[in-house]
Amino acid sequence: MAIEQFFTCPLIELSEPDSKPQLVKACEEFGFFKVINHRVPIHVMTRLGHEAVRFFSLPLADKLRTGPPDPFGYGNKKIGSNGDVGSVEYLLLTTNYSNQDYQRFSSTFGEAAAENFRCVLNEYVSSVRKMACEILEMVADELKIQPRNVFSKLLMDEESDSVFRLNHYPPSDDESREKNLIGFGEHTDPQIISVLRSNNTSGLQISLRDGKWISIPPDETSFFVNVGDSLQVMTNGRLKSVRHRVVANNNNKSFGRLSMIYFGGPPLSEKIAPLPSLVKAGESESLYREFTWFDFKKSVVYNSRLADDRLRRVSLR
Ligand code: GA4
Repeated sequence: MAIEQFFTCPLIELSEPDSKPQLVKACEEFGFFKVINHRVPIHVMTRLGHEAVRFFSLPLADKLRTGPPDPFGYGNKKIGSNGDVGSVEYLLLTTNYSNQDYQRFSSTFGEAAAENFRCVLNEYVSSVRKMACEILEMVADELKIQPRNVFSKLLMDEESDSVFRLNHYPPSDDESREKNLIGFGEHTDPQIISVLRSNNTSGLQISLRDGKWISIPPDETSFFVNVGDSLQVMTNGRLKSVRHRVVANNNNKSFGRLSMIYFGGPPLSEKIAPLPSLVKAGESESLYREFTWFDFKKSVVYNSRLADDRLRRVSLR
């Protein structure tokens, strides 16, 4: 497996208005960048981190009572329902922390703990959603797309089908490290944009166009952003959704790697298609057919293996 030595992760200073061109360049070249000076309060990040560590440190039998993921809930090793597995345990939730999620939590951990978790999660999701919207509006500005909230309004919509995920990769033993055990297999994210934060344990890798895998050094104070498949479609292929994966390691022998990811998605009824201003007649025609987010999820996302090229299924070429 070739690992690129000389890659520098694009770094975006969110508070810097001049960063717009760099932002778009990073989305075009890699579909991935790191965000610093993001204005998400550090205590909001660490509080959710503590809740997550507390949850994953519970006895397995307790955690299993908040599963299986259908697709929401606690999951262990099995990812999705088409045979993918990884060395990971996770908690998948809707960002509005539905009553069903809440009920499962309160019956397992008690109302007070469930309420506290809901509160910490809401605070985190609203801050990170705000940052994601800011990024999407900067992208729209730079691409001269009107109105500038074309993407961000989908995340702000009350019906937005956004997802939140906590992943725990337990420290692997030496034997599995030698086998280069996969924590979370390679894939692209189907939504519009994903915002990831992890503890200081490595594992995340992104794939470059030539297929080389790059290890991304962790940074618990920053966020890492992925362009999702839906943003690739809406920009008619100009911005690229990034293929990424997590490899198991034993850098942090006590707990392992913890990550929290917000997946900003559109409402289920939303029609996703290349934006007319990015489809120049004659020059570059529409690369993708129109679909609703509901249909894409139903017939493509939940009907695929992790590593599948889901955009091929809506491609017109
Ligand atoms: C990848 C991105 C998100 O984690 C996710 C994943 C989902 C799941 O875990 O249920 C999927 C995967 C993800 C894409 C293909 C299908 C569905 C697992 C899988 C094998 C929550 C999502 O939206 O798509």
